[in-house]
Amino acid sequence: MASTGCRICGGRLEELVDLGAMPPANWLLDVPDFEQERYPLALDHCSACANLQLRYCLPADVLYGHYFYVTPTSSSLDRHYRWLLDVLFERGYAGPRSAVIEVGSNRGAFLKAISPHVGSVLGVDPAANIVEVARKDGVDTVCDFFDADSAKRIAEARGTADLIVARHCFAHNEWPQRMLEGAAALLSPNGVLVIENNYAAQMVRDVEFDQIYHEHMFYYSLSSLSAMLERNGFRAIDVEVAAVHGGSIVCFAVPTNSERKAHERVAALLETEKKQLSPEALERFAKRTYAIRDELRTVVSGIRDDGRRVAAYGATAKGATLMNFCGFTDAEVFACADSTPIKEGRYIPGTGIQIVAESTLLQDPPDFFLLTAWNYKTELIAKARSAGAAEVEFIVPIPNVEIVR
Ligand code: JHZ
Ligand code: ZN
Repeated sequence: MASTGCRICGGRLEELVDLGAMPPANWLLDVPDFEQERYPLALDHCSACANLQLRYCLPADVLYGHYFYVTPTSSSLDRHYRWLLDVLFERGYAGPRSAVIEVGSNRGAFLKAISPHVGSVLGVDPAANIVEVARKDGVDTVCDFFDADSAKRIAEARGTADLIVARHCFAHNEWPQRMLEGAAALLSPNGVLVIENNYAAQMVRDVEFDQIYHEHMFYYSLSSLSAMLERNGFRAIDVEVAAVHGGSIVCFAVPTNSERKAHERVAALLETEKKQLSPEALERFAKRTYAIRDELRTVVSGIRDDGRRVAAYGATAKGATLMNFCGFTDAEVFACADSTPIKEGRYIPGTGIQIVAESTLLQDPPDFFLLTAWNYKTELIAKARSAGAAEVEFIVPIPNVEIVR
């Protein structure tokens, strides 16, 4: 449904970018189908609370009925989990007896990392096929959307939580306030809620227009997160910016009447964001978005005219946006390498581009990889080189179109 006002503060919205109509990024197909349903993808901005939100939101059951994002095995993700654990324990947000609940826990990778150091862990995730993967791997997981009802059920059955972690899921809900109602029902009085999401300030700076897809209904800054928290019985007491997923904000929040004091990092980042999300910065983001699209089209068609071949690397949600926005089909990008077994053989929506096992394309590499998983750039280039793909060149789409040899 199209929104008429800011879903955080009710303020007036202005258009930031319009990427056109496209199918949801994670609707991977069994057969190529160019007639697949497309939905408008446009991002609006509220200057009152610095919120960036999607204009049209699809219902959750449509987006997550059958879901293909499985957290990959990645050294940079492992490093991020270790860093987050250090922050949580050093600053007293978690301890050896903590009851930890992760919302949007996917296959349970983070819970497995924290579990040896705390009292108990439990995952909550709405994607039935992925919950099955987590349970098989020994991670206790409730299959549900997280809101006040499911949170009350969990609190009754298992008690309250000392730490609730919500990584990359507050953006995925048209009404994230409902997740805060859930957190309020489940968190112990001295508990801490950790919200991690793509960071709007970094997205704007590095022109990460491909972070825009139907699953991402919000693009958070500390300013917009604080506005939402404060309207819903919470306040931010600490914040960090991490490199993961192209720049993520990690916000530590507590119930309004908690005794925990706010660290000065909070006020400092709020101040910095005024410049990072200024009207000039937003205007530059919009202009560069269209310019990068044009440049990518020129680079890829030049390669094709030379008789050389391009494959994508990483069947990411970002890649679906990028290729649909650029209008790339299997004529421009003949395949896409990916390590996720359930993605293999399927097609990227709207493009006719088939996903091929990573190992297959690394053994028989194309002339160029369009790096659609640019957030794993160093890791993937090293992986390709060590698999013997010495000649393949990489087209890095953002922040500037760049060829890495
Ligand atoms: P990756 C997802 O976005 C979707 P995506 C979601 N909406 C979200 O919010 C963010 O994550 C956080 C592959 N790969 O993580 C695996 C390799 O092939 O950038 C993945 O399909 N080899 C929940 O989809 C993809 O790349 C490798 O060595 O943009 C990466 O997807 C590695 C490390 C990854 O997320
Ligand atoms: Zn607003």
